Amino acid sequence: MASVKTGYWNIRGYMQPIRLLLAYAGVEHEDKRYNFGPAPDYDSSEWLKDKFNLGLDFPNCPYYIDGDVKLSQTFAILKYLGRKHNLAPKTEEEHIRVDLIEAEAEDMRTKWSTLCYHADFEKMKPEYVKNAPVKLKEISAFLGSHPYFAGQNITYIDFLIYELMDQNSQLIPGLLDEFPNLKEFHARIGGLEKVASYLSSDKCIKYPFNGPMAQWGGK
Ligand SMILES: N[C@@H](CCC(=O)N[C@@H](CS)C(=O)NCC(=O)O)C(=O)O
Repeated sequence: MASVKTGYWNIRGYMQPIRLLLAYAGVEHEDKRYNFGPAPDYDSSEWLKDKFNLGLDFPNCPYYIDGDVKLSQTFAILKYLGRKHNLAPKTEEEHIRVDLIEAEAEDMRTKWSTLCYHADFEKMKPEYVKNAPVKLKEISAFLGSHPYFAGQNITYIDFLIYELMDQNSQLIPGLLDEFPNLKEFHARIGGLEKVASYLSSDKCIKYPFNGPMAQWGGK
């Protein structure tokens, strides 16, 4: 029995960067996946049965449990795993870069989820598609010729940005074509031996990205 347990819906969603990081770090874990009930209610009782019985201070999913360490909140989990698996920023320069890109990534994640789940998805999509390259231009300039977002060393935030780029590219095919360094970054993370092996395994959820109630990426 693996001592590490993670839990989330049976989708990629907010959990996927954590799954990718754990694969990269070679951590065996129980990847508990909760299913939604059918439309139109999308009953969440599978999750609710566990939600308040896991010892989490702030019951939510994704969660991560390893003995006394019981965490929710994607970023708290990623940062903890970063420190544990030598994937945290080390120098002041790396800290500054990771803090900055993390805040940008969180904004991007919020905009992305809002779009995907919004009842007005079709109306909102053109504006989103127009703005996406504007933000990517800044991200591309920030990455510059560095291999990773901290600089020379891989950190936890690279897994989150990889996943954001991967999902956005499915909605907007060719999105990264204008930004060769981002395209290379995406290929670099996806090509890391243990990540690549996870991505091509049947353990990895390729689809859906979102819950079944989403307007895009969930059905
Ligand atoms: N800020 C939290 C948000 C977590 C969150 O919104 N989780 C959604 C799925 S993405 C959920 O269904 N939570 C279960 C609940 O609220 O009971 C994080 O980043 O982890």
